[in-house]
Amino acid sequence: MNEQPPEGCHHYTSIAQVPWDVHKYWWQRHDIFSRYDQGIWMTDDAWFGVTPEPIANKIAERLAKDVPKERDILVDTFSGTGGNAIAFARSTRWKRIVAIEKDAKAIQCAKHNAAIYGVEDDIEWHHGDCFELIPSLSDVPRAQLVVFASPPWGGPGYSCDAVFNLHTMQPYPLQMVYEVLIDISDVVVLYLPRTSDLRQLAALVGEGKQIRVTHYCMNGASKALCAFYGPYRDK
Ligand code: MGP
Repeated sequence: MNEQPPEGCHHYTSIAQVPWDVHKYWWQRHDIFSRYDQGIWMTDDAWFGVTPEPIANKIAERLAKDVPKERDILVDTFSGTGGNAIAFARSTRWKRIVAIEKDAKAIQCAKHNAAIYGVEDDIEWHHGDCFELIPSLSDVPRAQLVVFASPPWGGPGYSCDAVFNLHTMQPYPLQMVYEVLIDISDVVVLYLPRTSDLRQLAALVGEGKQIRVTHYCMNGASKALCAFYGPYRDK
């Protein structure tokens, strides 16, 4: 797709075009989107937070298998430029996928990127703040819903701390994200820093409930972890 990106969306083709703080991610562009060269669009901010495709696929595979079948509506609350939503759509597991993104440019990129993967029309796109839009999903039966969130972590500086304090995550602390999401679905999946304080993740679950934490690795190192809250099918 050789369409020209609109202002604020880019398809960089050489390092000379790339802002210095994005260089590291641009070198990983084919890990991030294997179809990058087909004309993937990114905003400069999105590079820091996009889920690399092999990880997005693994998360999608995991949810497809482990979530009880009657749950067939998935909401991606911070969809950015589409990495996770595209993987969820490609898994063909969901009756409905709702992708929410606050940044108008990022959602333009996401729709375009989804078209490159042939799944643009399999996703309902909502431009807006997920915390404001979520109440409008109250018509969706709670028992059918799964919520995925890959929120901002406050920038790449997260990796300076040996243990990342999720209570100080910016702009939305863990507690705030969790409380809003668990209110609409009891299956909530959070994509968080690999160094996240596990005690803080555990402190959110009620008595007798479980949390599963999985590290997603590439090239021999963890990139990030996912915390899975809610009822899952036992193997
Ligand atoms: P990283 O730590 O910035 O890079 O992000 P990397 O390649 O591990 O660098 P190194 O310096 O450790 O070698 C690792 C992964 O975390 C990225 O690929 C993103 O998927 C994810 N990620 C990073 N940030 C800063 C965010 C964020 O703010 N939000 C979300 N949701 N994901 C992020």
